[in-house]
Amino acid sequence: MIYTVTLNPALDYIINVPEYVSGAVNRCASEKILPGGKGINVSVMLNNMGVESKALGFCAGFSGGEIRKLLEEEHISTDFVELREGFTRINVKIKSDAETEINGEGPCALEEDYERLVKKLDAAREGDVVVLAGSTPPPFADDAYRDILNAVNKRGALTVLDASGASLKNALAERPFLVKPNHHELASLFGTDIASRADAVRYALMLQEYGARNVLVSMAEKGATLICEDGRVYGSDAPKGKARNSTGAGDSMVAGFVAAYAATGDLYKAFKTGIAAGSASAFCDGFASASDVKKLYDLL
Ligand code: TA6
Repeated sequence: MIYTVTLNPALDYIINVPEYVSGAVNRCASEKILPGGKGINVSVMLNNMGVESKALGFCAGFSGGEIRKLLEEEHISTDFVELREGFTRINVKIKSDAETEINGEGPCALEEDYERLVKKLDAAREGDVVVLAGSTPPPFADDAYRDILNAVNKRGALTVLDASGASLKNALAERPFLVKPNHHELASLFGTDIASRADAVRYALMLQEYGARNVLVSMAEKGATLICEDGRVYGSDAPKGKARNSTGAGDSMVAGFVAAYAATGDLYKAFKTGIAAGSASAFCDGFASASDVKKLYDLL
């Protein structure tokens, strides 16, 4: 089983605003609401690829209930911990001349909530994969992933972490099987800039020194690079195509990688599938289909 854990899910309110002007009244040309948050997006993409997963994490209030409903309408299994206070955030994506994201902080998740979540992960066994992805809610934001990884490692499942900043850095000592920063997130960890795949490899090797076993660095139109725990390094340009939607492309890459690795145990196949899935989603308005992914995979 593949478990996705979204500690800070979101309803994504995606609006198209022609010539957005800050400080003025802007009228949307279109708007839609989708269940979001990085782990949930991984489950949505896995579902599109015909791969079963169970979506775990924290939900709260009316917006959390809407996320459950929307996922269950897509036949995605969920088992969220209901937080007692607050409401799941609504993240705004303004698509205009540029894409602007406004991501909320999210409701507090307390120790008792983490205890309930970790209990649900007791079911994870060797051969399963646990994907931890996205921002972490207050007040334990920086240590949440470290503590969950510590508990999951005792169960023997493979762990995948898509996080940034302190929540990523503090979790590396728990030796996650795969970490998937984008090149901006990797650069900001080291207070530098990463402009090339060669730079990305250099800093990814440092993440391995801190404990990451395999490091997949997504670089949008510059492609991606995978640094394996056995020393192999793979790099690929992004497939050619017109980018239409960046929301969820990185999450789709994680989904493609995990789906292929769970099926084959082959890191290179997983790398190519991750690239194909991430680009396929970037080339469409939502999340790509299995056939979209296969078409791009065959071109790599
Ligand atoms: O990658 C897209 C996305 O997952 C959106 O669903 C949006 O809600 C945002 O990223 C959430 O990211 P965060 O890092 O705030 O958890």
